[in-house]
Amino acid sequence: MDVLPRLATGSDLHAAAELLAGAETLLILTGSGMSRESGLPTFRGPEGLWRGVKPEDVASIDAFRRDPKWVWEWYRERILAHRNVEPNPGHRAVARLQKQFGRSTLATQNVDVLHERAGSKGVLHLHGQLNFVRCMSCTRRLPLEPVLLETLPPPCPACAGILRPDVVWFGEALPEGPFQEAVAAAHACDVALVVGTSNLVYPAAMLPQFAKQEGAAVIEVNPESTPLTPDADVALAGTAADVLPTLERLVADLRRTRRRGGARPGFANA
Ligand code: BJW
Ligand code: ZN
Repeated sequence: MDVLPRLATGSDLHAAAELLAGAETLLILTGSGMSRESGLPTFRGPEGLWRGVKPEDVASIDAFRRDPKWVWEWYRERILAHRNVEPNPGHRAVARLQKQFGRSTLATQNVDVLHERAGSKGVLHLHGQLNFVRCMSCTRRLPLEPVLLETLPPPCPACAGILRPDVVWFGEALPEGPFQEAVAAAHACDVALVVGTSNLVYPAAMLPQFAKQEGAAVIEVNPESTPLTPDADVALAGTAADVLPTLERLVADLRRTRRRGGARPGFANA
């Protein structure tokens, strides 16, 4: 029997828009699916970044210590790919949605800067950023200049150490400030909007759970089911670039209508 694709229905979208329009405080959590329609692959799955490699061979400090040149070659490919991509309509819809809220927090597991380039401010990078490097010896953090990729592993300009990508690998702590801010936002939000993540990696996957425990509504945007889907108040089965612009417009329309005194569009003079 063919499996029919799950697609967000109009009533799901309206239910999600109602929840967002009635909320004051928003948490948005994004993962690699958010940038898929910009041309960046996700991690897991047959076309993911990790096809053909063991995650622990590229995303752990042990792997880096064992063979820094190999790990760097893998990251250099990704860094070069990141230079040629643009934010997609989903990133831009997130930035517009945030502007509708007095208080909103955007926490991303992504190491790209596409949210910032789409206009989002104060993005919390839970797993670091690919456009920064960090010295293994003196711990200096510096912007990744193209010249640094000429020799792999790149030498630290300030000491005899080697530089590593400034990302969070398995077994490493998340940057404390951004993570604590995200946890606080999860506890305080009225709605958590979770986009393009498999919700498999902790502690980021705890954030929607914290929000739910505090009584917030959880809206998920993902073409596939995840461990979060059964607990989501609304699961919008679709892609970020398809679903988010429509959702953002619906929320803006609802808010505008409510400001005008509750008449629904098309019924104002009825
Ligand atoms: C679309 C789409 C479209 C497709 N639109 N959607 C509790 C329980 C169990 C394990 C643990 C636990 N706590 C900690 C752990 C261990 C570990 C962990 O979580 N392991 C699990 C895998 C089992 N966590 C850690 O080790 C973390 N550190 C830690 O806990 O430290 C403790 C500590 C404290 C104090 C001192 C010292 C230590 C660190 C986790 C770091 C994760 N790092 C990576 C690599 C970053 C660098 C890099 O980019 O290379 O982060 S792993 C990788 O997974 C990356 C991602 O950010 C992360 C999440 O992946 P994501 O984004 O969800 O991608 P996918 O591929 O999984 O999913 C994509 C989704 O998009 C899919 O659902 C698609 O359907 C969807 N999609 N197209 C919308 N167009
Ligand atoms: Zn150094």
